[in-house]
Amino acid sequence: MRSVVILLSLLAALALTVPWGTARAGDTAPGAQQDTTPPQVLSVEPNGTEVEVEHLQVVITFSEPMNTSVLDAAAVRVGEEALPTAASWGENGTVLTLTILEEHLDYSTNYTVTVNVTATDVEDNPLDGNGNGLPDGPADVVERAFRTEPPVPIPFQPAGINPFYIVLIVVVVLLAVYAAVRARGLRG
Ligand SMILES: [Ca+2]
Ligand SMILES: [Ca+2]
Repeated sequence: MRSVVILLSLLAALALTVPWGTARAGDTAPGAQQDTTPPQVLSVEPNGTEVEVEHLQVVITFSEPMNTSVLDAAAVRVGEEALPTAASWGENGTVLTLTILEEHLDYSTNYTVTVNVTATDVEDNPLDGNGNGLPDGPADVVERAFRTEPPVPIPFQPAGINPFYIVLIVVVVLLAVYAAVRARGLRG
């Protein structure tokens, strides 16, 4: 009997401790209290200094599902110039992929990925790039850089024999044979 009482007390204490019904950060389940937690950028790839130019895609991962109807959530720039990209959202609106056409990419060039504060979660909370939980306008813009690889060196190829020399050698040999035949003819 005593152990049952202890068990019930423990369960009651547990029930008070666990925040039943409280929404997790970024959770927007029906019935949950309204989401006021701003979204953050968890990662931006690529981020190295020798990024392959071929099939280059910029992948931005957010901390929660985003408003996927926002068209200018992110951009890729060279200096001030924004490159044409094809944007697609995946992973339940948490991942934004920007595909850049190869013709717009150069070797050994610095690129900047900008995630704008126009990027909002599904409750229209704007991006909190500096992670202080408050909307700070431009201070919440996220910028990350990467650099493309140097041009692929052309593999060394030994120089082939110039066709001119082949023709020259053939002509010289023919002349020598002709001269030899002619000399033998004169002797005979
Ligand atoms: Ca949120
Ligand atoms: Ca902020």
